Amino acid sequence: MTSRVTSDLDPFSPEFRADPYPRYAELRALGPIVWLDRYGIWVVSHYEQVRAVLTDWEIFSNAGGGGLANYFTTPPWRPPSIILEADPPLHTRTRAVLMRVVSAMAVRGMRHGFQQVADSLIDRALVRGTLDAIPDLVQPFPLTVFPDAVGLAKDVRENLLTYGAMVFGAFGPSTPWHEELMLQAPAVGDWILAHCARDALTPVGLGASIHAAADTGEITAEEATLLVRSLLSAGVDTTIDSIGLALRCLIDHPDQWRLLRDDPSLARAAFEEATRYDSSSQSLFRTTLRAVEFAGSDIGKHEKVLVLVGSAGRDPARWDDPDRFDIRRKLTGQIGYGAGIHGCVAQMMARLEGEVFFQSLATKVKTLDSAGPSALRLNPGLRGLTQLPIAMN
Ligand code: OVV
Repeated sequence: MTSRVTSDLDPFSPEFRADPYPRYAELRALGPIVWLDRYGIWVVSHYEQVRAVLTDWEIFSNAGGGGLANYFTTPPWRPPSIILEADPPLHTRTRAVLMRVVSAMAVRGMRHGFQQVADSLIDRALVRGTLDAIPDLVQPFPLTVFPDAVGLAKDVRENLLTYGAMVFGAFGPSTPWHEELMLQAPAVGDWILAHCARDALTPVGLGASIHAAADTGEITAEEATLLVRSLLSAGVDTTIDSIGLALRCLIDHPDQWRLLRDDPSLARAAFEEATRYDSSSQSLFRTTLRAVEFAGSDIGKHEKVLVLVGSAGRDPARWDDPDRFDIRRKLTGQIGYGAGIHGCVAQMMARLEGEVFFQSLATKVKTLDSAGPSALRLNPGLRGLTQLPIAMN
């Protein structure tokens, strides 16, 4: 006997998103899979089912789109990603190229450049003392180091955040904010693709390495351009938001900040814990390729499943005292980067960015305090802050 538990919770409403964790607990209490009446979608919120859905790509497909929109019934807003919004065998081929390009070896060589940018941003922030950390300290870091690593020309970065807002806005339901933004989609979509072409990129960099894979026939030239676009889609807003949220965690937990300041070698662990505790990536979607019985419910073919990785990171069945932000936690089984064949391909680069940023902060900064309320961004596809006033010296 299968059953269907339903809820009228709206995980995309501003109220829910402002503080999703108590609502996630309500959803978990309802059962391992719940039908959300408002959107006509399924939702999983427990660590076990989140991991199970993410690792079963033969049923829970990505070809139906990474967001709420169902590509099996609605045309995608942009040429779909050939890695995020693709299943094997296409995905296997494209993922292999990106995996190699952002391999541990490649990432190791980036540390020094990341360090120089982080040091200089933190030095400048220290001169000011009081500032809004999001626009003036956090944003400029990934927005500099990531496009530099890809090999984007220095003078063509102004639309990156607009493009990123479109990508992650398209993950959620349509809102007046998103519809207004999408008026620029044709122009910004063309702009980004033009700058992902081989001759628009520097001769050395992640972009050039992707295009080199077209020379061996592993991928086509058009696929190379789309894979560069994937890096720029997934690599900027995500790390801005993760670092911003991690910084807020440290400000909200002064005891943890003091631990880090007294031992900057905890920087990587602090960023890792923040990625569990308050990940920029809270929700992913899968679409079923066929009807399936899952965790006691009958899911139909081509139905959307919302996968709450943010809730999985707080599931008491998996974590001791999950609502405690503890940078000394021995953290294994991270879910904040997703899992399975679509798990974040450049997560080692993201971790390096976080480690370098917080190590530099811990080394240079003595006191770190809030200087006003933080504010959450409207974009429903990615959790992040628009403002975080801080005082430091
Ligand atoms: C992981 C991710 C997020 C957003 C966009 C893409 C990937 C992409 O491949 O375009």
